Amino acid sequence: MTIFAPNPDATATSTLSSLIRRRRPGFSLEAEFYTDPTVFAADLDAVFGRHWIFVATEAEIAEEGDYVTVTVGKASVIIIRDDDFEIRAFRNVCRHRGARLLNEERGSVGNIVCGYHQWTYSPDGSLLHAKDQPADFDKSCFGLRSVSVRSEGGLIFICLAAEPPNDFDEVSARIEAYLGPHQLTNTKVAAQIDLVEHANWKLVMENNRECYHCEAGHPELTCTFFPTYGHAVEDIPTRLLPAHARYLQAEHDLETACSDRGYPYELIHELTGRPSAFRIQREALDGAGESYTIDGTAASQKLLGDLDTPRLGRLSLHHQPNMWSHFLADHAVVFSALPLDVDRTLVRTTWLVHSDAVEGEDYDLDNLTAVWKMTNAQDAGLCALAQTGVSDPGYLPGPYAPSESDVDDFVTWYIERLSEVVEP
Ligand code: 3BY
Ligand code: FES
Ligand code: FE
Repeated sequence: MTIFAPNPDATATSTLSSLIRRRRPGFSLEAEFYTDPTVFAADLDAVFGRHWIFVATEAEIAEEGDYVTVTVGKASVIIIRDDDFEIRAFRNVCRHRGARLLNEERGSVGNIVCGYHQWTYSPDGSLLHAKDQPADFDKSCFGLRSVSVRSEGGLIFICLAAEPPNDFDEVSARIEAYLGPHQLTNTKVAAQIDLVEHANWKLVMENNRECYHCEAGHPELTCTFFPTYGHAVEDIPTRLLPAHARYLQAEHDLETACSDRGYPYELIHELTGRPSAFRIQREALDGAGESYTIDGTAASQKLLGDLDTPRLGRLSLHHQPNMWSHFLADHAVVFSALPLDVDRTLVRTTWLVHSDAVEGEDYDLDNLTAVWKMTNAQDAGLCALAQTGVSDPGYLPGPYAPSESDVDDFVTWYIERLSEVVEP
């Protein structure tokens, strides 16, 4: 009797390659991309295992010994500031018999001590002490396994690959020219909120990359965020023309303010075709034009860095695959999306204010966080609707509107990455 035993890896590869081949640019992805555990496993490898991922801000680890732990797929990573003030990242796995080392999401340590047999590591990763070992035991062979880490103007990225994509060096110089005036390394965390969205991580990212849903979906955000986002000037719908007229005036004022101060504001749009793909631009805000509040006035009276005007709009940075962020004159709000399961994603939002800003004096926490708290809750609802819909046998991929071109770019970037690891 012959028993047919299919090779599961080969089956998965052929499923993935045909899904990739069938991808129709300009249309949303087929359901399996959002629902199939095989695709999810491939995403963890091809995207989260090989590319620069945004995970934290320097403000979260301000002092020596401060750390955060982040989970990327099955991997736990420690991000810690060592005694020389360097930022380091390590696998959160003991070099003795593998026990998880740090079990809290954040904290501060003198050294990292394993709870199992007390091997003790310095914040720089070196093994300091392993009790009762033979005289020839070489501690230098058992330091923590390092993970590539870099800070871009205060934004911390890690890469789990042995050889991270090297095009970030070129990207970082350009990003830092924009971020520089906001001096993120001189900020503190005013608030950080984790939201578990019931949606595949790509639905969360796709939702962020468009504002087609903003007019109906985000009444508070659109007090200041122009809903014309993503529209080509010639395609602005009639109902948005008054908003567009306000935008043009506000843009003119913003460009003057930036030129006077030597701040770059032009759009750089490189969301596909490279591993470290990004988009950055400084754009005007509606209302008072200062911040994400209902009337657009600054939420913190202590401006970031040495900024001398609150009217600098929003400097927005989108980096593939998992971040979006907005740097205002008075605060910054940064987001990371990390996959938890095929249909669950952690969205972490961090609000940063000047290190010297005092809660209750310079800013009111509710006022600072209100707009994006509501916006995040609205987005979570929309993404959950999308996950439910794409999981329904009735789902068919549908066409992106012209203003959703950054969604198409996100998906194109993703398919490029998947194609690098899946055999055609
Ligand atoms: O966070 C962003 O980047 C914005 C908010 C609304 C739509 N999206 C492009
Ligand atoms: Fe960490 Fe033994 S597993 S000291
Ligand atoms: Fe949204």
